Amino acid sequence: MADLNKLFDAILKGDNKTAAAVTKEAIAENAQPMELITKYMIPAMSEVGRRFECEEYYVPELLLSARAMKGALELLRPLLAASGAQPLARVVIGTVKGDLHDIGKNLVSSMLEGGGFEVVDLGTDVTPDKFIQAIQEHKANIVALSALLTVTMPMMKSTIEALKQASLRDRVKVMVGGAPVTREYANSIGADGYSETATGAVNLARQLVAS
Ligand code: B12
Repeated sequence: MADLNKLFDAILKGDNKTAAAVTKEAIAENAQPMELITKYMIPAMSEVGRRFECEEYYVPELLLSARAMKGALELLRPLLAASGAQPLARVVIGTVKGDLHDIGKNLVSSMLEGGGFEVVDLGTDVTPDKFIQAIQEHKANIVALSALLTVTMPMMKSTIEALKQASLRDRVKVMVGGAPVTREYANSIGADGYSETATGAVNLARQLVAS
């Protein structure tokens, strides 16, 4: 049996080889991907964040942990993917301009795919113009904005403003998320929905296409 506490430790210590090895072992034993993610991987990144806050960890440690987390997530991604059914709707997702954090965004992206949505992932540091282009090009029904820094949260508002300017606001639902984002903030900038978690994001997207 894979010792999943080793997965937690490997992400915490930034040991990408062990993180991948334990994840592969768990997959071979038919472990539930969401259990790995919610019980071991996300708590490990939360602990990384706590250590960074109290200056036990610095940016190099964050980068190593992020690499281990991303590697394990990539292995789980195919298991989260949908069964090839007709997509429910098309979602354009990205981390807003100025922000390079993508672990949570990638998780939301994978979960949406697993939930039957077609996802166009624009990556990180995405300008309002890029969001607009992608929404037009892919005829997206939903745009999902992620921000992890308090200084980049206002870029969510700017992106919504740009959608209004481009006369797209009525055609696309906007959902927002990321650690510093709150429901109150989402309401205050005129987003259609907010979720704290990746699983919640899938339910939210379903509600938004139904409304
Ligand atoms: C890993 C990390 C990094 C990595 C990112 C690597 C990567 N590829 O993503 C690196 C080292 C690059 C980094 C850099 C920086 N970071 Co950093 N980072 C983190 C850390 C430790 C973890 C973030 C993470 O991945 N969490 C795990 C994921 C799964 O959680 P999540 O992103 O919150 O996503 C979940 C939900 O929020 C939600 N969600 C996310 N997006 C969306 C979108 C939608 C639409 C929805 C519905 C839901 C949703 O679903 C996800 C799954 O449940 C956090 C600490 C923390 N506790 O958040 C700091 C943190 C975010 N970083 C911080 C800082 C300060 C920085 C730097 C400025 C450091 C520096 N001095 O250079 C730079 C900024 C670089 C930039 N321009 O973006 C601060 C931000 C403080 C603030 N209030 O603004 C934090 C909070 C650390 C701290 N406590 O001080 N960082």
